[in-house]
Order: sequence, then C-alpha cells, then structure tokens
Amino acid sequence: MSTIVLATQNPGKVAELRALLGGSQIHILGLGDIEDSFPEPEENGDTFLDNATIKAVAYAKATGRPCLADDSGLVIDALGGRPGVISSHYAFDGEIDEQAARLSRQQRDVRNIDRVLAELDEFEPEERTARFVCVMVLADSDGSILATSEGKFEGRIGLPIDHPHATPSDSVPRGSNGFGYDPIFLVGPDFIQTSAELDSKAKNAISHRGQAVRDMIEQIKTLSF
Ligand code: ITT
Repeated sequence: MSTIVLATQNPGKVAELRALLGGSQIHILGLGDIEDSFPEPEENGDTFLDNATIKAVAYAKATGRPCLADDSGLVIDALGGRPGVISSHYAFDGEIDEQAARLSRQQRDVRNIDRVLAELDEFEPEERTARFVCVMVLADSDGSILATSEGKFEGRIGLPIDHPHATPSDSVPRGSNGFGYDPIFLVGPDFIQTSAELDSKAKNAISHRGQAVRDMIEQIKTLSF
C-alpha cells in the first residue's frame, strides 16, 4: 500500500479527499497527522497547475514523503475567469492581509460569496455560467513530479434572494454541505440544486475534485513508490 500526504490546510478538502481515496489501496496522512508543523508555501502561480505544483513540491520536500496537492477554484465566464486562482481570498483581491488572516475560513467564504454576487448583479441567469476546476499534482519526496490530473464541474452562479428575477429554484445562497462557494453554485445541467445541497457522495461523484482524484488513482496504480 502506498502512503501519501495530502498537502492541504483546508479541512473541507481533507474530508472530501479522504472520502474519495477511501476505497483505494492508498494510505492517506493529513498534514495534521504528522508531528512537525510545516510552513504554508506562497501560492503565487498564475495557473492552478503552477499552484498545485508549488504546494505538492514544498510539502513533499518538507515531509520527506510523496505529497498530493490540489489547487482548485471557481472560474466565472462573465468575470473573465475570476476568481480563478485567487478564489480562496477573492474578497481581499487574493491578498492574505492582516484583515483576511483574522477571519475564519467560513467568514472568508461569506465575504467571497458576497463579492461574487455583487459583481454579477447585472447578469441574467444564462450569463452566469461558471465551473469549478481542480488540478492535482503528486510530487515525490525529492520534489520530482510523479503525476498530474484535472477535473471540471459545470454550473451557474445563482441569483441573490432579493434579485428582481430570482425564483425559488435559482435563488442563493442555499445548502449547508461542502465549503467555499458551494452555497451559490447551481449544479448543471439542471441548475436547480446548489452543490451545498448535495451530500458528499453525490458531490464527489460529479465534482471537479472527484474527477481529478479518480484520474490520479488510476495513475498511482501504475507507479511504484
Ligand atoms: P489549500 O491551499 O491549503 O489546499 P485553499 O482553500 O487555500 O486550501 P485553494 O488555494 O485550492 O485551497 O483555493 C480553492 C478555493 O476555491 C477554496 O478556498 C474555495 O473558495 C474554492 N473552491 C474550490 N473547490 C471548491 C468546492 O468543491 N466547493 C466550493 N468552493 C470550492
């Protein structure tokens, strides 16, 4: 059985990734399962692949074990692809300034959601197309790249409840599962449920992270480490 470290500080992702890797012959350690503490690398890449590589390589070298990192985010067509690689700190223009650092992850999620809904205010439902993207990188302890994978999850951003055109099926935020932008992401092709209304099994079956993990597992089976 291969042991790999999940290189993420996000507990929502750890839960999803553990569930996704559960049935495989892969033993998972979270960063929290290792005694040492590790500095969080600066994610200053321009693409999801750059940032996933930065995280996987930094933690693989620091822990001395193979590390699997993902970089993911929300890509909104009407916003020219934003928030993209700065999804986790969009309300702060991607900067982890003092103000952002004082907030909990949930508080930052609420601020990010508010910003996205405000920026989309003028857009009609069919113009609010978006997708979650996830890129995964598995790095070996010497920093070499063992495998990469990618997944996409298509949907639309819903309308705020007070929007003049909002209907019960497309008004958001709704749902309490998941994390991040899930409460405002209407799952395609029906755009009726948000991804926060899906239980973890249903979300993992169709999500960007689910697709990327399944592809990664197939590649890991062919590797020996
Ligand atoms: P790590 O870097 O420690 O893994 P992070 O939360 O900073 O944790 P990312 O840099 O990959 O992770 O940022 C991804 C952000 O994109 C995340 O914080 C959410 O705001 C959003 N996001 C990604 N996947 C999502 C999902 O499945 N549901 C909702 N939002 C998601």
